[in-house]
Parts: sequence; C-alpha cells; structure tokens
Amino acid sequence: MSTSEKQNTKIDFSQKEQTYFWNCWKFTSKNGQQRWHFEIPDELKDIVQSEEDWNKAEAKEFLKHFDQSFIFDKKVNPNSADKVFRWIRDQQVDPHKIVGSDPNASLKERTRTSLLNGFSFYETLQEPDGNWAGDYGGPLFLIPGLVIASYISETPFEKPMQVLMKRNLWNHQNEDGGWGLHIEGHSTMFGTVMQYVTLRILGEDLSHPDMQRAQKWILDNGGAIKIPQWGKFYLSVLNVYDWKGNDALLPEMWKFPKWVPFHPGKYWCHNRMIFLPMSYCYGNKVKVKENDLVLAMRKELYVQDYDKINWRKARREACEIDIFHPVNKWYLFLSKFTNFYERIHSKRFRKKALKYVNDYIDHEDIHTRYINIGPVNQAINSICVWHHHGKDSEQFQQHVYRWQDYLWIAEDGAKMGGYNGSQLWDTSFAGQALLEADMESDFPEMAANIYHFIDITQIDRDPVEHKKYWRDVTVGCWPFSTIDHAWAVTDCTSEGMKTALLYNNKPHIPKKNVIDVERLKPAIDWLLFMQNNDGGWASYERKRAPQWIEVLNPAMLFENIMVEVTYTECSSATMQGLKEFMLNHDYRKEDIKKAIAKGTEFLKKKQWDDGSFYGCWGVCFCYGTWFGIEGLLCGGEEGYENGNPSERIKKACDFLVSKQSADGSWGEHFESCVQHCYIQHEEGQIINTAWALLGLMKAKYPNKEVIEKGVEFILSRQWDNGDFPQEAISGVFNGNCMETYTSYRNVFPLWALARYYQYYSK
Ligand code: LAN
Repeated sequence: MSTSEKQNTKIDFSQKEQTYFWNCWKFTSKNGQQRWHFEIPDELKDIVQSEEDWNKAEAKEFLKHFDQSFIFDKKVNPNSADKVFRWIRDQQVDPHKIVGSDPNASLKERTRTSLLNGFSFYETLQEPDGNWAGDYGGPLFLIPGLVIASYISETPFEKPMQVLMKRNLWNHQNEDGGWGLHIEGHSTMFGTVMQYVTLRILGEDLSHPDMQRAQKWILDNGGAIKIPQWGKFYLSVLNVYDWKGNDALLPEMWKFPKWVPFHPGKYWCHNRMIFLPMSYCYGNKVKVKENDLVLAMRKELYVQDYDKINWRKARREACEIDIFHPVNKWYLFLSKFTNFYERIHSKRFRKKALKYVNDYIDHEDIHTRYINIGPVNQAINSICVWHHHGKDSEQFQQHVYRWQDYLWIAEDGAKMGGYNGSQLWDTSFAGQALLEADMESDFPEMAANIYHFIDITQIDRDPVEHKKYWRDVTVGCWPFSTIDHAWAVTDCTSEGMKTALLYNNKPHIPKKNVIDVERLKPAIDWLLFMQNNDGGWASYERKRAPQWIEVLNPAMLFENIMVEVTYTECSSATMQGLKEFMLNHDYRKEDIKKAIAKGTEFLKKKQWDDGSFYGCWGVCFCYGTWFGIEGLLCGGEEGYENGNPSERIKKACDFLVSKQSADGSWGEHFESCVQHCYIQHEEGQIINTAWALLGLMKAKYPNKEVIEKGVEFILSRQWDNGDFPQEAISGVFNGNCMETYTSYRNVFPLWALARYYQYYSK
C-alpha cells in the first residue's frame, strides 16, 4: 500500500480500546530519572510527522478518542491509582508468582501468603536500576506555572501532552465549577483562576460550558483581584494583573547585611528558592506581551473594568475561602517600607542585586542539573532563564529538557508532580519492609537492586561556593528523589543510610559497591551538624532564623514556609539512622549518644497531651504518632516488652487504640492536617492502619486482638494479584496542601504485615 493510499484509509479510533491509547505512552527511567514519551501509533505515523499535522482530520479524530480514554470520575475517588503505569508494567513483565490463599489457614500463614504475593507484585513495578517510580501529583497549582513558562517562552508542549494536561484539569474540576488547592480540596480562588488561565492558554474558551462554570465561580467570588499572593505573581507574569498589584518582591533584599533576621538567605529553602526567581521577575517586571488572549482574559477574570482597577488596593484583596494562614500585621507594616522603596529605588543598586539573583539562579540550575529543588522554582526559573539567557541558550534548553522529569501520566491525564519523584524515599522504605519480612532471599534480585539504587543515589557533590549561595556541603547525604537533584534532606539521609546499614549486615545480598563506613562518615557529620538548638531536626537545613519570621509569611495558603521548623518525623528518622550507625560503627559515638538524648527530649515536647504527635508530612496523627513512638523507643523509652511501658509510650499507644474502628482499621481524613485535630475518615484506610500498627507493634503493644483486627483489615483489602487499592490522599505539606504517594499503598501495608509476621505470630 502506498503512502497516499494509507492516508486515505479511515482509521476507526472509536473501535479502539482504552488501553490502545494508554499504550501510546512509553516510560523510561535511568538513575531514577522518570520520563514519559508519547509514541505515535503505527497507523498515524505517516499522517502526523510534525506538530502542524495534528490539525489534520484523522489526527484530530485520534486526539478526540485519546482524550476520552483518560476521562476519570472524580466522584468515585479523586485519587487516581497509577493505572497507566501499572498496566504498562503488566504488559512488560512475565506473570509473577501468586500463592493461593487458604481462608482457613492461620493468620500467620495468611500473612505470609499476603507478603509473598504483595512483594511479588511490587517487584514487577521496580525499575531495573532498583527504584520505584510513581505518581507524585496532588497539588493543582503546579501545572499552571509550567504552562505559563511554556507560553511566555513560546515553547509549547506537544499536542498529546496538551490534550492530557487539559483532560487532567477537567477531571479535577469540582461540581461547583472551581478547583481546589489539591485534588481533594474544596474550590479556591487560587485553584480556580490558575486552572482557568491554564485552560485558556491551552486553547479552551468560553464556548465550553465548563469554562463558563469556572468563570462563574471566579466572578461570584469576587473575581481574580482576590487571588492570593502567589496567584497575583503568576497573573502579573501573564500580563492579566498589574505588577503594581503585588507587594514589592525586592531583589535588593538579597543584598541585606547577613545579620538581618529576615534576610531571604535564611528562609526555608523551598520558600527561598521560590522568592529568588520571583524577585527576578518582579525586579524586571517580566510579562507576556499584550495580545488577544491577554486582553480577553483581562475581561473574563474580573468583576470590574480592568483599566479602572485600583492596583494598590488590590494588593490587600484576598478571597476568604482561600485563607488558611492570614497575613500578619507585621507583614503589612513591613511591606509599607518595601512598597515605598520600590517607588524610589536606585537603578544601579537594582542592577547589582539582579546580577546576584541571576548568578544564584544559575547556581541552583547547575547544582541540580536543571531539575531545581521543586516544581515551583523549576517553572519560575525557566521564565527567568528564558528572559536572561534567551530562548536558544543552552541553559533554557536544559530547563525544557527537565520539564518532562516532572510530568506524570495517569488514568486522569497529565500532571506535574510535587517533586521530580520520591524515588530514594520509597526505595528505602521498600528495602526496610523486605528485610523486616525476612524475605530478601525470596526476592534476591529486588534486594540487590534496592541496594544498588541506594548506592548510586548517595550525593556525590557539594554546591560550589556554597556559602555565597546560602548552601551547606552535602556530599555523602541522600536526597528525596535522585542523584541529579542532589538536595540533601535529613530524614532521607537517615532512611538511606539506615537501609544501607541493614543491607550491609546481610552478606548474602549481592552488592556491586559497598556503602562502607568511610562513605557514611560525611552523612553522620552532616546529620549531627543539622541538629538544632531545641534538639530537633528540620528538613533540609538548620534553622537559620527565629520562628517569629513566620509573621512575614505572605502566601496565605501555607504555614511554616518562612523558616525551617523542627519536625517529629525528621527528628525520629534521624535518631533512628544515627542509632543504627552507632550499633555498627564507633565513629563519633559519644556525639551520637548526646544527639539522640537531646532529640528524645525534643520529641517529648512534641507529644500532645492526649499522647499523639501531629504529622507534618503524612496524614496526620497516625503518621506522626508512628514516628513519635519509634523515636521515643530509639531514645530509650520502654515499650511493653517487660510489661512496664513508659508513660509516654503508653499514652501514644492508647491514643492510637482509641482511634481504631470496629472493623479493625484506622482512617484519618486529611482535614486533620488542616484543622490540627484528629478527623475521622468515613472509610478505613490501609495506609493509616499500617502506620498505626507499625507504631503499636514497635512498642510491643500487648493486646493482640487490636493488632490482629488491624492485620485482618489489611488482608481483606489486598487484591488477588498482590496489589492494594488506592484510597484517600496520604501526604501533606505546609499544613494545607495534600500530596499523592502512590507507593505508600504497597509499601506500608506490607511493612506492617512484615512486622506482624515477625513479632506477634511467634
Ligand atoms: C516534600 C516531600 C518529602 C518530604 C519528606 C521527606 C517526607 C519530609 O519528611 C521532609 C520534607 C520533604 C522533603 C518535602 C518538603 C516540601 C515539599 C518539597 C514536599 C512535600 C514535596 C513538595 C513540597 C514543596 C514545598 C512544594 C512546593 C510548594 C511550596 C509551598 C513551597
């Protein structure tokens, strides 16, 4: 058949199954770098040879059905279940071993069967280099930043990606027409306006009834003038909000003397690395050129005439529904000075400050190999780099290359992850769960690959001129995701190190390179250095400024973003890592002992009167209390093994037990994080159940009935193929935004079952 004949063939895409379209996505991973590529199906190869060809009738017909195959019903569960990734894997791997379960067998036997099936299944998802890839979505404010970066730089995504980005937004529109801060959240001005402009950039307009519903939500709630600070920033870059409507984001602040307590160099690194490119854009008033779309959006987004808006007043406008953390009067006071300075600023000084900002952005780009610390500064840095170095520059092209590292394809479309993945984190937990089940010999390749990934992900470089750019040296530590990312985190370093040490003690696990004591010493030095004066550990850095700086938090949507905060989870994990090291090596033993003792005192202060611990990175009290218990035990508090538990352990266990439901499960709603009090989910959740059980079993909680009911609940939820269902969202950051961790549904139930199998069934 000649090419022209082929082109005339009408392909009936309506007859194709959903998986035909899913199969257009190919996934690759190298050293943890996750990338999805769209591959044109054979039937279309001759028809679509360039981006313009997507306008041909047949290609459009394909895209229509392609789009429909990613329709997702949020009402069933707003959390997608990584079906595309898991389906693709299922096609690639040989069927894994399934052990038949005998319902009459003992709980111990059934737990063993469940573990074997669970790990067999989980092994099919492991990447050849040892890590687990997965959906790290959840927040809805990330893709808009990236789409704005692609729009201003005239670097569009390929058509199928655009289609799925839109599909993802449609899938997550709430019934009232708006969008939340994250997939389970109620509609907010920030969420709704950001998705609205994203859809407009991607080609939708008000002829679409769902766009009309979105617009109605915005106008009914006061219009885009009421978007909180980050939104004001993004809209200003888009040129649909005046830069004058922002409080000054002065690049000059980087030139403050170092002793100033609110010097931006002292902010929590995520906030610092976002303020950095924001100050570049503000200093240069970067914006999209006025065009038809800009003019149209100015009309669509406001209740008042755009040209008559009082922008100075607009700075203070914010939609009530959005406000989680109101701005403080000190912020209002200080911004009077910064806003005044903007009016009189010296051009020479601005130039000098911007030069430092540029160098700093380049520094972050080079150190993280253009991934950047997170999705927000990836997008805004891209805008700055495009503006400063130009579209054809090597630097900008490197950014564009890395955009893909953040994009994930699932059955609900294309989304931007909260990080470039959670590879090291998930792999460490999987490694520990496998060892605790004592099944490394049943899954030798999985075990060897886990070790390999931990080995190749240990950070191999320090930021150059680290002091100039407010960084610490981090060689020998571990990141949350990949070696390319290379920002060290306390608990990731501890979990990575702990896993390495546990595997080192298993000589039968093959290792290409051994992570020996010399390689661990720098991590120990860093962890000891990272302990704060209050005895606790923060996330990436030591606390650099007093907590009161939080009064300058302008974001409204998040808490604890201004300075590092010491956390139960990071502290508990670090103490456990240090202890494991001390059990194996003598290096700095006395320092470690002191650090653990001080850490224990810190944890005691974090315990609430009811015995619980608030979790900052997982939902919520179940997560925090699990870490609290492990940390206290690590610090020497007594569990139940001798029938004489310490008061604190007893209280923590009593708290957990008081939250168990009649069916044996624990189920906590993400609102616990937001409202700072335990809120029951209407359904039992396997992940919460696993965390509660892990804590109770670590303390050797003696009431077997409590534990066994929980274990039965987990077993009852496991599927025949060994996988577990995706339930409610389980991760959180800054008190208000939720985050998907798709691997948690496998790793934590298996870990809890492992603990039960080993400790309680003997
Ligand atoms: C993460 C993800 C992992 C998380 C743990 C390791 C679980 C935690 O114990 C320490 C903190 C850390 C590393 C963490 C910090 C905040 C992050 C980076 C995130 C929750 C992922 C996304 C989030 C980031 C701040 C998103 C951007 C939004 C802002 C409000 C700045």
